[in-house]
Amino acid sequence: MTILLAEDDPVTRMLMTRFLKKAGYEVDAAANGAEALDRMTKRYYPMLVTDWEMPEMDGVALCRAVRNMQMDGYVYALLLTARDSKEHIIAGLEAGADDYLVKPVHEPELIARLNAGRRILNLEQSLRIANHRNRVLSITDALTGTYNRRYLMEQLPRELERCRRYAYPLSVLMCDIDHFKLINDRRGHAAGDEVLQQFAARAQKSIRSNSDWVARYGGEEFLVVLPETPYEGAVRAAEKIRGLVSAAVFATRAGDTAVTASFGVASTGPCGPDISLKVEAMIRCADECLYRSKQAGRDRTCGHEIGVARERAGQDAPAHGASVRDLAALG
Ligand code: GH3
Ligand code: MG
Repeated sequence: MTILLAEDDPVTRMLMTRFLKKAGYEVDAAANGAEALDRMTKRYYPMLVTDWEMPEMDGVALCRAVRNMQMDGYVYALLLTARDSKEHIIAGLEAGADDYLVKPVHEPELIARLNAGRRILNLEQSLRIANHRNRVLSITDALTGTYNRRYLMEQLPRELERCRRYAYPLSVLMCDIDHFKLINDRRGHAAGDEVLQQFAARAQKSIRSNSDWVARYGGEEFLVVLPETPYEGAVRAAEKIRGLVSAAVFATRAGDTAVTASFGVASTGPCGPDISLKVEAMIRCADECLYRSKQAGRDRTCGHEIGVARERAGQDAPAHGASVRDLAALG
């Protein structure tokens, strides 16, 4: 564990560095509060031991500044003070210090107090890890490891808003495995589960990992979100996944299974979603296109570019907007 020590007196700084190191801590030392704060902006220090009176920025101002910063974790701050009046100590604690010690520092007491701080930091860290794990679980589909519907309905409106603000296109693909019920019936539910897992893996492998993402929308339906992707790119992305799915059989414990999937593409115009477009309308549009793919014989992609006809040609728009390219029965 690394301690950031802020102490303006060079001799005290050297002596304290030496005995903190002897007690098993890594130590970075700063000559005043401003220098310590600068170091804090560059990396996370779980512990801060600071003198009160220092030039440029004193220990209380440093504690206050640290409490206002966004850090990777909690900073346990211990203030060293030459004055032991109650008002003085209260002011230090209120500024954000967790503990204080009156100078001259009694070394074993400082180490004992830092070790108590370490217990609090360990507890805080395990809570943070547990929170993160719970958050990941709450947004992940347990079977396939993709995002779940909760995440989709939380995140897609944000993507839509971001694309609207920056005038980027946004596309979504609704993917549905063809005749999945037959796979379940012939190979068993466990094999069906394996097919779902492998389908998700193939879809995930096919998209740009830093911006695109997949969510399980329902039983054997997945929604792929493609930010900053116009209609033509989205149709290409759907066709790529479709190709990856049909190109090789899915190996399950119940035997190899040939799988195909159908796709519905919904895209905003190239300049992004118009102000009235809602996430629900976009999903509905992708779903309608998927339905058309199923109707047209499955293992294909149908798509729809929302709102473009209305903007370009002033035509009447259906519920989710009009289309100029209401076509693409590929496959
Ligand atoms: P279509 O080509 O029209 O999409 O036909 P389909 O058989 O794929 O579609 P349908 O909606 O009739 O059936 C979907 C099946 O998916 C029914 C359901 O039992 C199955 N299913 C849903 N969730 C799961 C799951 O988590 N695991 C497994 N193994 N099957 C599931
Ligand atoms: Mg299906």
